[in-house]
Amino acid sequence: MINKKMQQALNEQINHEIGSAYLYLSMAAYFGSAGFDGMAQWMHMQAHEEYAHAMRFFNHILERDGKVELLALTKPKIKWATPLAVFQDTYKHEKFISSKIHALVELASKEKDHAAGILLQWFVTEQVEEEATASKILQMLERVGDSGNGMFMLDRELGTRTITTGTEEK
Ligand code: OFO
Repeated sequence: MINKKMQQALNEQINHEIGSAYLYLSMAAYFGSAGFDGMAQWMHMQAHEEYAHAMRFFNHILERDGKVELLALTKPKIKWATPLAVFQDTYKHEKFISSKIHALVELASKEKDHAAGILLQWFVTEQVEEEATASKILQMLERVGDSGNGMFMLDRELGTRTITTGTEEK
């Protein structure tokens, strides 16, 4: 059985993951209305992945006879000046999520919760990938600058993103 402290912290993390999905959905809406269909697709896939992350915590709590408590969501930002600004926020947000995961790892170790510790190891690795992906797209956008052609190509490339099975919810 999961202890109350860990349960509360994981419930908060469900909120962060669903909050991430909500933010990326908002970014998808921005890209959709600004005519960047490829980036909109990329953000839709990202939102889906975040939902799958939330489900990992959700299932973990239930499997350990805990209680899932869904918390209120904060309204996400809805406007950005440029695609670059969107990915700057994405990168910043992923760094914030990494800090939350690292705090959970420390809590699991303090509480001697080995089961949560194992679950969280997957997230430590995942966050390295999440940050690297956001940073790479950010660099590409910086390189593209004001080039309409470059932006067109990048949008098309990002639009090829599909759902990755490794992050699907169980
Ligand atoms: Fe769940 O990794 Fe992004 O936020």
